[in-house]
Amino acid sequence: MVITERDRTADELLDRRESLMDAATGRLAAAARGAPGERGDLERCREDIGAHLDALSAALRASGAEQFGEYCAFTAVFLEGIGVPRSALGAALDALSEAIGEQLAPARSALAQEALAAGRRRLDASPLVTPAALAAVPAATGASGEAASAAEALALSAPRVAPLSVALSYMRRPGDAVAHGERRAHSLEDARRHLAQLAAAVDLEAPALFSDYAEWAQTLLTSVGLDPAELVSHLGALGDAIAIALPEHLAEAPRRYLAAALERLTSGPVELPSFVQIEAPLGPLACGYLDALLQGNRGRALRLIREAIEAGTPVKDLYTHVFQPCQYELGRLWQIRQLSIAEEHYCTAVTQTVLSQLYPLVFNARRADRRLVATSVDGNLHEIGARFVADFFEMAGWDTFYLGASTPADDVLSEVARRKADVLAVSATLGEHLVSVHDLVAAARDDGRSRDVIVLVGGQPFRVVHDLWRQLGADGSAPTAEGAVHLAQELLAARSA
Ligand code: B12
Repeated sequence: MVITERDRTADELLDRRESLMDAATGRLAAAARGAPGERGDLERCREDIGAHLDALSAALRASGAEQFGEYCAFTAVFLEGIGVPRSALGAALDALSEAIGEQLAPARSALAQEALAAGRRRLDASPLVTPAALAAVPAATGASGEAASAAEALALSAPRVAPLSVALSYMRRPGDAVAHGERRAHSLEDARRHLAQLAAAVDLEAPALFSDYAEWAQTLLTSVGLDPAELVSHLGALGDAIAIALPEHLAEAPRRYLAAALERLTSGPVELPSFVQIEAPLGPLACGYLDALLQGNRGRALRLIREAIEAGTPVKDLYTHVFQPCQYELGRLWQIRQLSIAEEHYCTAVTQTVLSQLYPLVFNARRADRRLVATSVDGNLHEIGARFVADFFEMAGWDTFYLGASTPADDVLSEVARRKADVLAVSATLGEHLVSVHDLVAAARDDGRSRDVIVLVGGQPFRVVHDLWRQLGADGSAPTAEGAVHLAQELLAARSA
């Protein structure tokens, strides 16, 4: 392979990356003195300059100046989409050009300047987005064509697809960019989150997981005042960006999942009724308890539960008909912005205190000579689901070892071995926890110490897609803690038959 002067220039740009970034950012800072900078955030500018340098270096190695021009066209569309004017990119290119002029020998600098000038020219052209501009981006970012699966392709191409989808969506609904004001920069984060959720659903062949997520996101976004049509537009743009970035055979499934979610979102307003209803079993108690939590009256909350116990209410019913719906209701209120994070934390902490006070009643069942380890999977900070499961097994006479939130897989398996567990219960709450569930189950199967343990999985995603446990290699799932106990008993009986 012949190494050309262009390749050497590309190498030198990367070798000097940090010092070029510093020099160019310094120039921008000096230019902004007196007048506030267009972005006012030099650290972000510095990162952007790093990305421009990477693209410049990649362009010099490939077809050269024109490719960098297309990169600039795409970047300008994206930046305008999130409210940064095209002139900011122009200023960054000028600063980079001066820094390169100072630091590189004239011949190499000239090669880089040629590409930078092509970038400058594209910024003046209209329209900015051409198929060539869109095609120029992957050179710097990803090789989704090499991916073995659609989920992998989505992950590999996310750095390109996410900004592209934001750019497309803002181009189609320019008013959104204006209406968003300060929140515009969040659009890219949102796009990345949508993509991660889509990749997880595609990986597990579970379209319902993504539709459920889309519905949740819709409620959340509309409660902060966004137009419901906006998410619809954005998910549509995400599908189009995927069609541009991925080969057809890999784009098919994600686009199908997006279409299903869009159908759900456009089939009528998303209803989110309260989880606490007066006419439900123990409804009046649940309403009173929730009210006490929301009023910040811990004493009243405790008193209500104590009185219910004295009146003979079974502990299990309190878990099922009071604590669980109240927790879900706190989530709903947070989702529609009627409860702050601080208030949710307070209410959850009160319920955890109340649960502890019930322990004398939980730990008094006849022993069954069975052992359970219950944990929230690595990354899952929600601990009450696993705690409920452990408590229901305890009430069925099992010896239980409840590990709490986010436990690393190795430690879980050591605990399974040390406690000679018959069953391992793993709790997940968000779609993004499922990869860790998969890895934990696989590790349990591979590890001689835990190979025979019965692995049950559960939590929110398993309530949405009932047979998800199969794809993750587990032995079963149940929608409730009570159901988990029955299932474990059945599986153990089947094993010894
Ligand atoms: C309290 C809470 C938190 C607390 C948790 C504190 C703690 N100490 O546990 C904190 C603040 C940490 C938190 C963080 C987040 N949360 Co939160 N949280 C909640 C809330 C309000 C209550 C959770 C709870 O206690 N549920 C009660 C238990 C009993 O219910 P459960 O887990 O479903 O368990 C039952 C069954 O699923 C089943 N089960 C559970 N595990 C298992 C296991 C097995 C083996 C089996 C068989 C069955 C089973 O049995 C249980 C009993 O019947 C929920 C609302 C909700 N709907 O759950 C939101 C909620 C789960 N959180 C949500 C979100 C978005 C988040 C964050 C991403 C927010 C953020 N931007 O930071 C983070 C993510 C953190 C992370 N990495 O995990 C969303 C998830 C939306 C979605 N569909 O993706 C929810 C639904 C709120 C909402 N309505 O929007 N959260």
